[in-house]
Amino acid sequence: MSKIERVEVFVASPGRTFVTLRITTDDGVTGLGDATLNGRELAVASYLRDHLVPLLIGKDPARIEDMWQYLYRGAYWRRGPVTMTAIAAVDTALWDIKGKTAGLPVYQLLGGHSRDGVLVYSHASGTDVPSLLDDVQRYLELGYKAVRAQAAVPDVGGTYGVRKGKVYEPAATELPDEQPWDTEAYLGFAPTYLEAVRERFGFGFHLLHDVHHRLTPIEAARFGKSVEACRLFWMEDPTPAENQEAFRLIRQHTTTPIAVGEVMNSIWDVQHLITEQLIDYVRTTVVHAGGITHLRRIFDLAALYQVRTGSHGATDLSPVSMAAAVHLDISVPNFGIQEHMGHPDEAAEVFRTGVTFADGMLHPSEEPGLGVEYDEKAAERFPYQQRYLPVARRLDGSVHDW
Ligand code: GCO
Ligand code: MG
Repeated sequence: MSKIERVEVFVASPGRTFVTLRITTDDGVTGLGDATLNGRELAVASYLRDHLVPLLIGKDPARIEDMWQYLYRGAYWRRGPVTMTAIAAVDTALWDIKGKTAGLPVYQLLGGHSRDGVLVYSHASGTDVPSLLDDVQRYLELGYKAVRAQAAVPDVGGTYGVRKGKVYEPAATELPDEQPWDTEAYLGFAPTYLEAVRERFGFGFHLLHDVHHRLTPIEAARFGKSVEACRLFWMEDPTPAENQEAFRLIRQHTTTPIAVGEVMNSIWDVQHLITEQLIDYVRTTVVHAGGITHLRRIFDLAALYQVRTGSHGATDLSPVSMAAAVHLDISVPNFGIQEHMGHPDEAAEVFRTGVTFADGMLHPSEEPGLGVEYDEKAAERFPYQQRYLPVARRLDGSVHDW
């Protein structure tokens, strides 16, 4: 039996912050896991370094399920983003090791191809409608078959999802940027630009939109109804999902499909959404929902209820978890779509990934394991920089969901 000999936690900011776990066995096999929790990175790094690393040394890396149970049940304190991201990093690294040991890419261990490629969507945005339309055109020309559209609400600063640089990056300030929010202005404006996108480019591609938790259930129902003619692939996070029951009201009013789950960490967080068929796509991810082992469990539950997958894939999910996502996406029967935002250029100096993009789809690496390498020397050139996500405030100054 091989044993876990060394476990390292790297925190670096190549264009943005990533926390990366590397497990090495006594026979020299290494596995990588992503442990990035945007804006709360050091909490996960400490959870790993101070609490999990001592538990891993000397253990059998082949016992992935047992390790998952040990770290989840063995903590006594269950769930939550910090714990589940730390468990995810260990789990992902062990799958990487298992693949390398078997000489197989991870998707082969998960049952092999269920499809030829992983359909992805990327993010078009604009500070106004004309610049959004130009951006949609750019993504269609790049070959994307699915595009998310977001535009700045006129006279309301800091709308979610509007790109400033090359890649959209909301965690950009040393302390949280406080951004104004006006629900009525958004509800009046957003349907008009989604209509403008359909009018200009037609229906030959999938159109998505992220509400980013900003509406109440009845407002979300109104929004969903008002964009039905645009035939969205989905409206995402229409209302915060702590109260899963809230989605029933939205469902009663609109046929616009609903996607939820990027901030969820466990199967229990999405249980009712799935089993009561209150959503159409579940957006939980490898990195924030307990790794490949747990995400596959969520996806299997979803399959029973005709809920498809649509995993989160923003810039804060490192190339390690994106690779893991593609291995899972290509193999599960109920895959729907994968978000694909890309990373700042500096990230490519630190992570080498075998994932490729062609014809609107991502393809996994054929190398054993996940097919990602981490260059720790290069990472030293990018020391950790503290960055926070913004906070939203309504026009009366009260805090809103960002
Ligand atoms: C998305 C997300 C992101 C999040 C970000 C927070 O749909 O891609 O909503 O943009 O805001 O991942 O860390
Ligand atoms: Mg989102």
